[in-house]
Amino acid sequence: MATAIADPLARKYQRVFKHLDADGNGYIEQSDFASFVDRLAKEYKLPKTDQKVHAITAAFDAIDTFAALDTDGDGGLSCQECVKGCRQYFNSNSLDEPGSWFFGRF
Ligand SMILES: [Ca+2]
Ligand SMILES: [Ca+2]
Repeated sequence: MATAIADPLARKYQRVFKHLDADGNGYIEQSDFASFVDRLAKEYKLPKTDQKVHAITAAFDAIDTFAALDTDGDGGLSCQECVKGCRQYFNSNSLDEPGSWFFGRF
């Protein structure tokens, strides 16, 4: 008898996905990244001219970052691609994994 065991990390990464999918259409697009940066800046009361805001924006605006994470090339990050990217970002030591670029070039 096989029993499905819930993966707590996958559930956490799915919450990250839902948080980043600002318009709730089931995909993270470049506009969702921009919205995330705006919300982050507001949360930390940083002006849009702050260097940290510029650095995050530049990282998210990088075409290669988004393209690396969009592994099926459909123009949006699905929940599955997001979860895979988070796993790679936090668990992989290889910069060749697309998820290594999830949060840009930090
Ligand atoms: Ca979206
Ligand atoms: Ca995709």
